[in-house]
Amino acid sequence: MTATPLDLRSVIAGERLAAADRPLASVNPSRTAEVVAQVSLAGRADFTAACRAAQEAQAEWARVPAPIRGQVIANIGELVAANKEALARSVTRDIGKTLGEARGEVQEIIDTCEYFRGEGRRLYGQTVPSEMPDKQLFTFRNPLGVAAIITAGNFPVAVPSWYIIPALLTGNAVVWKPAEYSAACAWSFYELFSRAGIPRGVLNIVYADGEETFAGLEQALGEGLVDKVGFTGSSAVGARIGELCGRHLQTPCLELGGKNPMVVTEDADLELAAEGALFSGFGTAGQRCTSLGTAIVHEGVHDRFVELLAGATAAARVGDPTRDVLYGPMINERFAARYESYLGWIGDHHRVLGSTSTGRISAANPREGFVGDPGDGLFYHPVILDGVRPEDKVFTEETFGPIIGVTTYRHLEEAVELADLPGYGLSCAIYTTDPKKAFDFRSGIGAGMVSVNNSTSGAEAHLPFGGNGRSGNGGRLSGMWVLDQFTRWQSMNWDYSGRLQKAQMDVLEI
Ligand code: UN1
Repeated sequence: MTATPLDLRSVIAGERLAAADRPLASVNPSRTAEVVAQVSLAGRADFTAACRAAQEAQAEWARVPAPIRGQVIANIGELVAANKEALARSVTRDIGKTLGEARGEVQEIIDTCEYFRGEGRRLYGQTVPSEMPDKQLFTFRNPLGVAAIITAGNFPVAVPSWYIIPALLTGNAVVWKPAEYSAACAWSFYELFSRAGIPRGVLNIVYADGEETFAGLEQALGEGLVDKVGFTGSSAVGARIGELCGRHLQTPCLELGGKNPMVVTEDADLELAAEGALFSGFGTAGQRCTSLGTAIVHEGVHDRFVELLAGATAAARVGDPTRDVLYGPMINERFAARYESYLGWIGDHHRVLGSTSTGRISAANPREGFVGDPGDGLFYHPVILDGVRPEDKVFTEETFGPIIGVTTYRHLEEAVELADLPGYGLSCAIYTTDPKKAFDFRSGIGAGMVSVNNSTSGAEAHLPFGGNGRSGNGGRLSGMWVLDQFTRWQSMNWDYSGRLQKAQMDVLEI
């Protein structure tokens, strides 16, 4: 099936921008000759204009009662549910995620709507006792204003929804810049949201490249048009955004990379651990920020674990993401090229398992063993790298590809130290049957998310999601915790004593 490519443009306050002379072609990574969309990239001035339009629309949206905004969120959830399969297929076509995972991704939007529709009736403030008589204290959550949301293409619709839904619910207006290479599913997402009853200008979509976005954002921050930046992407870009926001005394919400470890203790269910490693390391071709980086395995069970993981890997099916496979292609040429360069980190001391070679497609490792015709798709074989050492780059840096490192430890403290060594702190896992080890691991580790006997990836949509260190600045998405990202507490004190009671000075003596 070769459908005509979509003509995608930014929409600011309901107006579609003019077409670019040379649009960017967004291709299907399973068949790179198939152009999914021609994307007209906007410039920096457009990004700033979108922020201005959002600011103009925001006050009125904030006046809509929160339960009614919650109803709009409910409408979004229903529209997404009614179009789940089409949206999932669009995700698969854009970025090569398996259909099963793509459906799960769309489900995350529905779950997020489900959670926040009710939050419109629950945006609580508090009543707080005063230290003086005839005086009452209160707190209120206020919207911030305009949220600029910049998201990556590996979770092209679920992760944006984690920002956009609570931002809208709490009365903010949004400028969303999706990844250019997942432009088509981003468009379907935007269209569904637009049909749910969001007023013009409250949600704007801007397709732009990174540098133009950055320049437009800089301008918008300077003009006071943006009140919060939400960014999911690399640690390097996150640091740049953090610097920029810091200059304007703003704290962005940064969800960055991960080098997510799993520890396998000597008492673990090794089959479960191998299955968990397979899914979290190779699922999504390793292209989740929560993907497994290194398995840190007790030396007493290392050989058996590696044997089980290698067996499971050999049996895994990789290829056409519309078929029953563990994973499909890399998301795009840029991700593939970067992963290729990381494969160069494999050293002579590593034992490479799970693939005929290093996962690279080459004469020595041809396009064989894939489900379906790999054609010119960006497919890579899975790699298990036994014997990684702390000084190896492949131990400390995120690879964003289907590669799992394995190393050993003797005492749990050593495992925790190894797990924290790369300086990321997003997700981690421990496989153990000993509750003490699980809890000691949890309290010792620096990561924001800990799994026990489960995958490092696959967060549920109502638990706090986020990391520390190189993985982010501690901001949390999802559930009630994200409300603090998109609202600001305001306090009020009300004195009905009829006289001027001075705090600290007129307090009753007892
Ligand atoms: C990401 O890769 O940016 O927990 C987010 C997970 C997903 C989200 C990953 N639900 O794996």
